[in-house]
Amino acid sequence: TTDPMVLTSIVGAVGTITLNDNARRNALSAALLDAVIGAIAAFEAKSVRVVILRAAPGLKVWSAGHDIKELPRGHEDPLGYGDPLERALRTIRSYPGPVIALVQGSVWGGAFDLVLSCDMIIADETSAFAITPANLGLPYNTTGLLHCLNRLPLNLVKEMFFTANPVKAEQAAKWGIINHLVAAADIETFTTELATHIATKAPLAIAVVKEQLRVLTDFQPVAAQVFERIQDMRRAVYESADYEEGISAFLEKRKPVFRGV
Ligand code: KGA
Repeated sequence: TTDPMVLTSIVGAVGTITLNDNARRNALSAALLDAVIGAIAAFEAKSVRVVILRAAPGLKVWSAGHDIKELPRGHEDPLGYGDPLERALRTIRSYPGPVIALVQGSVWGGAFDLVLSCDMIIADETSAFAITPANLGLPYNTTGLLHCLNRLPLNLVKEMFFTANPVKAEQAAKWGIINHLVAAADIETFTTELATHIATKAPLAIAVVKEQLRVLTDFQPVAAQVFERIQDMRRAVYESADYEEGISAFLEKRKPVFRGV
């Protein structure tokens, strides 16, 4: 038998999901994301009030982001509505209770969107956060940009997207990426106490506030023409030679050479 993609546990009204594809750096494959979605659905059925999403302790990498081997090559939107990552983000965002990301180690690309899609982030000194489509030549989707814009000032979103540099824990705390920077030795206790505390509060009130905040922040009115223009611009990027080069370079374990075509 193969190891399950995620491990789950429930203590009281708090459920924990641990990403468990460590050899592949918890790359967000369809299999891993479907397991996350399944675990969350099972928690909802059991009226779990607060969810903790984490990786195993002591790893260098929390998640390496979208499974690059599963990104479509050209002629297909790499982050379309039905993409497993997009489905997982919507599942977390619409869970009727808080989802807390417990982050140790580095968070890359789509995994940054994943932790931003959680309601709170608790991280330790080993954490780092990078949004990396510029390393792949990939046009990020509008929904994902909005996730970032709703959480961070525009200049910081731009710096992260333009450089693809990992933002280290202390900087991430200053920038407001994370709620609390907690020592590695204390992070489990801290996060469990926070979750257990929230689980004693009125669940209906919390669920409604979460949903209100989601609909108020998610829905940016965009004219049909504007959206179609954005999709055209994005299509030109994912059909470019640079996108093919970005993916090939990763698979061939070399640095990409981008030519702007
Ligand atoms: N997708 C698929 N496989 C991955 C992967 C990914 N994102 N990240 C790592 N792997 C595989 C890697 O190919 C290797 O497999 C194994 O996991 C261990 O990785 O043994 P194999 O078959 O060769 P590696 O690189 O040896 O581990 P490391 O030296 O510890 O380095 C870890 C990092 C995370 C630094 C490195 O693996 C890395 O740079 N990964 C890619 C990170 C990234 O750019 N992610 C962004 C993906 O794009 C994304 O999410 C979007 C949508 N985006 O940015 O727009």
